[in-house]
Amino acid sequence: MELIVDTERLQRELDRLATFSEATAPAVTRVVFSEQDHEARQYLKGLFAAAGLEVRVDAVGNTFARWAVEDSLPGAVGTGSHTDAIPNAGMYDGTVGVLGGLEAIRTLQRSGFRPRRSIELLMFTSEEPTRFGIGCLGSRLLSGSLAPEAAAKLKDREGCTLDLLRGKAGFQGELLGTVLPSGYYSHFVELHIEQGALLEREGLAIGIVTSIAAPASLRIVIEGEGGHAGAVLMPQRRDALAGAAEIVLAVERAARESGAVDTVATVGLCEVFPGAVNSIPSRVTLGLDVRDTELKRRDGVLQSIVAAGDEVGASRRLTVRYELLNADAPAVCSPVITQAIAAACDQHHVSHRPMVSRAYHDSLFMSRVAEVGMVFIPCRGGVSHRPDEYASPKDIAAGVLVLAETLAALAGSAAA
Ligand code: HGY
Ligand code: MN
Ligand code: MN
Repeated sequence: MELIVDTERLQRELDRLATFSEATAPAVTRVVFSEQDHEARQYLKGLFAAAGLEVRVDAVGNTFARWAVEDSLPGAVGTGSHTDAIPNAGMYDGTVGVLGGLEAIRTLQRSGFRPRRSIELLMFTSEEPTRFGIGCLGSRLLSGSLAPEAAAKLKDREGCTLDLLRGKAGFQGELLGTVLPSGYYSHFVELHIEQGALLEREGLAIGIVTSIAAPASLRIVIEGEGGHAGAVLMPQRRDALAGAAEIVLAVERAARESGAVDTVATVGLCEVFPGAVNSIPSRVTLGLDVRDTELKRRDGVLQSIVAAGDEVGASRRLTVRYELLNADAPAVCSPVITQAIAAACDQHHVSHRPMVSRAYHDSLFMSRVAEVGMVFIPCRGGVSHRPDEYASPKDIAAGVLVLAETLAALAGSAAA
């Protein structure tokens, strides 16, 4: 079968999707359950329907678009990713996997391929942690990795609950209903930009992901004593921000000294109360992101961070409290899928290499309920989560072509 990707149309669709944003182009901001998220969903559901796919949406907004096959083999082959975007992000993170997955299906349809298994595109809700502080909310729920009761307790910064926000966005039904029945997918393959510079550095077109790093996120609240910036002398102070600063450096040190370059730790959020230049900070909330390809090492870094925080608390007479938001295991990709991706690359003379994913993805949770694999394409300079994030139409087309070939191999051909 001859597979021809419609690169122009795909690029037009990516460009259009990028316009549903709170930020000014080229930046993209599209937070889950925002007006822009809603508009993007409407646009995408229209594209899915136009491709003749059966569209359904679950109680948290995960959107399924199925190429249904008469008496399909048990378990569909899934593909997809997310379309929410963190503040001041780019236009390719996640969207390449949703629109690229759609184009892979359309490419197979155009080629006359008839699958033995249904093939389904999945757009996950809330992959980014922006709204609720935890990433992969949609895939955690549908893979049974997050209990509905725990999800129902999630609140955004304004104190709005998940149930309130999803209800306002039009997503009804019990969260329990989002859990996929066992065997729903036989395989799941996600196309995504690398969000790193390895492929570009080595001049390769495709990364075949072998494992996905283990993410953890932690909130640390440091409390001291507020007061007048002019009146309170230094020896009397219990300055929460000065303590937080020591903790931030301890976080960096813990990752640097873990013994492996695969350990990363970031303090991405720092909220200072009361936040006035002439008032001593009485409370600081830090948001941490700690990852490693190895679970034990990652957890060791979390322990050293807590030990350092306790030391700072004692030496500066501050109270330091910790809230672990998530600490997930890494995912190992299925050799069946990594081999299918490599065979698809070879068939189309596309260069490739195996690699680890340092970013987390919804496939991390899909690995709990199906065999998973990921196809990476290069992004310029390895840049991501920034407005200058970029993937070329040529690289995107190569990713879609390899994805289409892989989906066909996993779904099996009815013509055979
Ligand atoms: O943070 C991540 O790894 C993903 O891009 N949300
Ligand atoms: Mn992201
Ligand atoms: Mn992503």
